[in-house]
Amino acid sequence: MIRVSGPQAKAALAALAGRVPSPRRASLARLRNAEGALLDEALVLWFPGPNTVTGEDLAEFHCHGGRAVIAAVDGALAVLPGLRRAEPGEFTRRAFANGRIDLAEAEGLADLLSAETELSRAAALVNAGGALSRQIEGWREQVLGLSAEVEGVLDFSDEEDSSDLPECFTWNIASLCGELGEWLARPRSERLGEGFRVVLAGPPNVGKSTLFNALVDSEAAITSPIAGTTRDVIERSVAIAGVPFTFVDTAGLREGAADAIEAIGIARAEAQLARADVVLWLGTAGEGPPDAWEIAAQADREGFVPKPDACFVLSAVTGEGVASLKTTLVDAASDALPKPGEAALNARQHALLSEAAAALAAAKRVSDPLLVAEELRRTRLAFDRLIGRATTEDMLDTLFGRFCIGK
Ligand SMILES: Nc1nc2c(ncn2[C@@H]2O[C@H](COP(=O)(O)OP(=O)(O)OP(=O)(O)O)[C@@H](O)[C@H]2O)c(=O)[nH]1
Ligand SMILES: [Mg+2]
Repeated sequence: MIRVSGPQAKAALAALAGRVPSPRRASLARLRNAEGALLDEALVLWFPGPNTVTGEDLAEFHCHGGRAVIAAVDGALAVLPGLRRAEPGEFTRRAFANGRIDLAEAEGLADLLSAETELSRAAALVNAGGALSRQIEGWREQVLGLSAEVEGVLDFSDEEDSSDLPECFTWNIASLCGELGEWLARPRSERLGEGFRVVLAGPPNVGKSTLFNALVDSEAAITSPIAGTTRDVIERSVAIAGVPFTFVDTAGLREGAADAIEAIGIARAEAQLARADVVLWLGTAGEGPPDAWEIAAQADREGFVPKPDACFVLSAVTGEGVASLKTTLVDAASDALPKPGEAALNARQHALLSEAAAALAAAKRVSDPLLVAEELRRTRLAFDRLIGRATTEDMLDTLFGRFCIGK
């Protein structure tokens, strides 16, 4: 689909399709270039502004997807006056510039376009639909109300006994502070892209790689009866029940590595333990990192004795116990990641909301109404930047650069 946005959209449609169809109705048209050569038979649509996604006049050409077809239509459009190729994210940027969406919605859209798991899709859809924006607008209104109260006090501050803010004022600020704090404590949206990080660790030959392969459902890691088979860190990102995971297989931990390479592998494995959300410990009970999940692996082997306190007894070879481990991992990950249907903050939004919360907390601490008014103004400014009422070009370049061409 080729989309044209801007004042020349109607002329472009007329030039290629020979006519402009009635608004918002798909119709079949023969597309021709300036020389009259037939390029394609396509569905065309005409959306007059300003009620369009970009807020401008918009035309769409739904062509047959062959590369040569697209190139021919693209070429015919390129020679028309006033038309040029869109930059990555330019349609969304125009939608933002024309007030069709705000920044939080644009970010939600970017996340939606890159969503790889069910959970990411659900979270992005909430933000793209404006849930976060509405929440911020609500807070902004409240702060505006508080500001008005302070201004009122300031106006009458010359008169006697009127410079005190009412008791409920501080209480209102405190309650808003609490609400922001609750939002800031929520899992961040980047976590959805990174996935819940599960590191498999233990001494050599305990079956880490075999379990890793079972969890990621592919033969990603080499397994063998030779101790020290895995030397490097192997990562695989998969979705289980729509929840994003990154599983990490590591070299077996032991004293006295056979060679320098194994020693590096062991150092890397140890570094991974620190980055894990959960460590699956396949070694001797109690010898793993604190809070690791004790796994008794290779349960199908003859003479198998599960280690004491094992949370999971399983065999990656027969599959026994693996499903139950996966279910428990999904539960743990769901707690640590944004909940479906709940708006989540990204790094930019988190930083600005922290700023708003800090200014609000300062407003609560100070008693001079002048200072209170100033802190409330700072709070509002942070909210404005969150939804893009106050932004810089640089910031917009970075943000919309995330999109691909045509979005
Ligand atoms: N019967 C049985 N054999 C297993 C099981 N898991 C692993 N093995 C075997 O045990 C050997 C070691 O398994 P790996 O998965 O390579 O062990 P590892 O912990 O990754 O070993 P290193 O990479 O050397 O640290 C291989 O021969 C596997 O086939 C299991 O659940 N049952
Ligand atoms: Mg291994």
